[in-house]
Amino acid sequence: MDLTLNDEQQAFRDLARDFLDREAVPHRTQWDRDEQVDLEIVPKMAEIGFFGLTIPEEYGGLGGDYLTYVLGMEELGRADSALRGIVSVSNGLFGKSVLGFGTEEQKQEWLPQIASGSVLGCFGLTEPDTGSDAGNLTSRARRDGDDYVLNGQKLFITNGTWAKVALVFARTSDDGPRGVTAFLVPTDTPGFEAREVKGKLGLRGQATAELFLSDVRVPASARLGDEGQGFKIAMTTLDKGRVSVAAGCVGIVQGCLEESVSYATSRRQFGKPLAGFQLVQELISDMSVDADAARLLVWRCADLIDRGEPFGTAASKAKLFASEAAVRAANNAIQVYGGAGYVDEYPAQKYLRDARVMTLYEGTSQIQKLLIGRAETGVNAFV
Ligand code: COS
Repeated sequence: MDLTLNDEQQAFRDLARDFLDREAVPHRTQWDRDEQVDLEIVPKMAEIGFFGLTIPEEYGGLGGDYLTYVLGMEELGRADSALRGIVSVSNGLFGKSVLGFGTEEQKQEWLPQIASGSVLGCFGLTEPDTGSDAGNLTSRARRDGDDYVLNGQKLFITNGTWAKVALVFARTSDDGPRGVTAFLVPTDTPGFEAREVKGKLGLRGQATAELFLSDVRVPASARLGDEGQGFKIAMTTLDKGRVSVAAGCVGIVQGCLEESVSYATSRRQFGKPLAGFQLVQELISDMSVDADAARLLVWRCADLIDRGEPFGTAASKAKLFASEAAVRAANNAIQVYGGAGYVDEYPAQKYLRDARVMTLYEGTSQIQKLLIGRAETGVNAFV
């Protein structure tokens, strides 16, 4: 694994950081208070290329390797995890499912719109009664002539109220995970309704929705993959999604580190900067080690993906470590800031609130541990 970035990768990272420092960082506190990022930033982010990363040029994307993608996710996580989520779900969970499993027509229809940011996609897997146990989801898709008719409910769907298209996982037979099928559903289809979930601890600037599907009729050509292939599509895509979340968490740790160093070297107590106290240095040192370790785990995943090697267990390790590290780092950053860390004039408390969901979504820390444990022992603790 080559640990040096090439000129193109470095240039993209610099471009992304410069853009986000200008267009996102000065506004993130207000967006968080308003519970809504300014969506004007979406086309600007598309211009930088965030929505086109890893989507081949023939479908309007930037192409590029997975390492460049995770560099982008790290910069988004450092600036504002709400923005990282918008990209990770539209380009990542939605786009990568279409790219990996779509027909040529489906790729031509959706990927250029995703890459240009003119359309946001969402990923409808989780339901009120099935979170970790995704293979037992209960939404239904009934075949009716040349169509399918979908009924059910989805919960905690990032981009849900903004998306023009939803990837919906629904049951076409009662065969557990093997009875799940995926559908590409335009959100203006009659019977499709998205309602905003308010009152979140973090990621407040990002739309999170509950989806209601009531006799939503789509043509058979909207089916992604074969009948019964849906769970595999979801799991394959989530493996990459976990790398994306982990990369965003590296950005959170890095942001906490930079902010803490800045505050500790300027704020004075007992006649010297906070940075002069050994216990403060310990907090900062822990963040620095976590940033390096999490980044290396993420880069290893990107390297495996770019070389076409299996990466599922590596993704679980990266997601587990980086998300827990993000919570640790944000907690430590608040400790460095003291009382100032408790108010939103400084970013530490937003980092903590945003980090907290990272150990929950796209597979909780417990799910990642069981996947790693299964890979190590060969024993399946899920059954
Ligand atoms: N990649 C490809 N295929 C996979 C896969 C993966 N990562 N994981 C499972 N599959 C396949 C299996 O190979 C199996 O296929 P076959 O029927 O051909 O044998 C099928 O999916 C069912 O597998 P199984 O029943 O063994 O499921 P698992 O035990 O692997 O999955 C867990 C159980 C709990 C690990 C899974 O449901 C999970 O990851 N849950 C968390 C879901 C989640 O992250 N939700 C949050 C969503 S936020 S968008």
